[in-house]
Amino acid sequence: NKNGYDYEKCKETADWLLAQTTLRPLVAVVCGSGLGGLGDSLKDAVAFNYQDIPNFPQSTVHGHAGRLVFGKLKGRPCVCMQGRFHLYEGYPIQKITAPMRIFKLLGVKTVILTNAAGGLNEKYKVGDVMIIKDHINMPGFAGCNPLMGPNDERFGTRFPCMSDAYDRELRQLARHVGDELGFGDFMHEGVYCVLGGPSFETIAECRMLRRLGADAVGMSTVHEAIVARHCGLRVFALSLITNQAVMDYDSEEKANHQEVLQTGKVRSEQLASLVSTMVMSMKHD
Ligand code: R1P
Repeated sequence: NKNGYDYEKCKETADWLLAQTTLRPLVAVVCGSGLGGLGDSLKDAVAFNYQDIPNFPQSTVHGHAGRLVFGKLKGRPCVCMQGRFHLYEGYPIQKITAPMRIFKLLGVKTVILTNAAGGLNEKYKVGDVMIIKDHINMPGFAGCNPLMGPNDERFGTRFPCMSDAYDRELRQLARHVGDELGFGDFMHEGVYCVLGGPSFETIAECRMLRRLGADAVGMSTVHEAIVARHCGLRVFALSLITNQAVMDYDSEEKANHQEVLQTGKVRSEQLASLVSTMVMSMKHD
């Protein structure tokens, strides 16, 4: 593989990690912009800086610490990425998604992907949480897919199905846990659309995406979900609506990363309890 993220390289990283800790996580969590606090709730944590992990990319975005944390969430061993990689950082798409394959080789069964996203659905408010039920891979329309290139059957099939990408049972569990925790009023289920970034969307782009059926827009998650599904991981994903996409030419609103990080702080504890309660209730068979 020309990007150097072949099976052997992922295996080398996974084996290195397995030698550093006795924890054997079944669940991996990826923290979105400003959502790194999820990783701080891990007990008995052992953390590795990305620069110390063989073959691992580096975080370059503010609000993404660049640490891989092993620990326990409500007694269940988990691994958590405090900091993810985005296409706009300039990495090859195979590199930003390599952690999914490394998780697979660690023995992980389920990944929980989180992100900060702009709300397109007019019913969504800043601070709302959207369970992702489906995605639109806009870069994919232009030939940008993390599975491009030779297919390694040890990970998965050449043409993976995506109609069941976001596990139905886990979405049901999230709704149930959300209701139990009293989060029902600010939780939705919808479609996430990924764009390349890093420039935020124009008004015309937001209007177009809404018409195409997207409820939220961002610059991550979808590529991870594709690679995770390809290698047989179960995927659950959620968006925190950190800003309202601007749809109106008279609006004075301007999307900005500071607002994104700030909203993350406001919901940080609730998201941590949603995720940890889900992890506690998950079955792995
Ligand atoms: C923009 O503020 C950044 O926040 C989101 C967007 O994708 C973009 O990177 O980050 P996450 O998707 O990593 O949460």
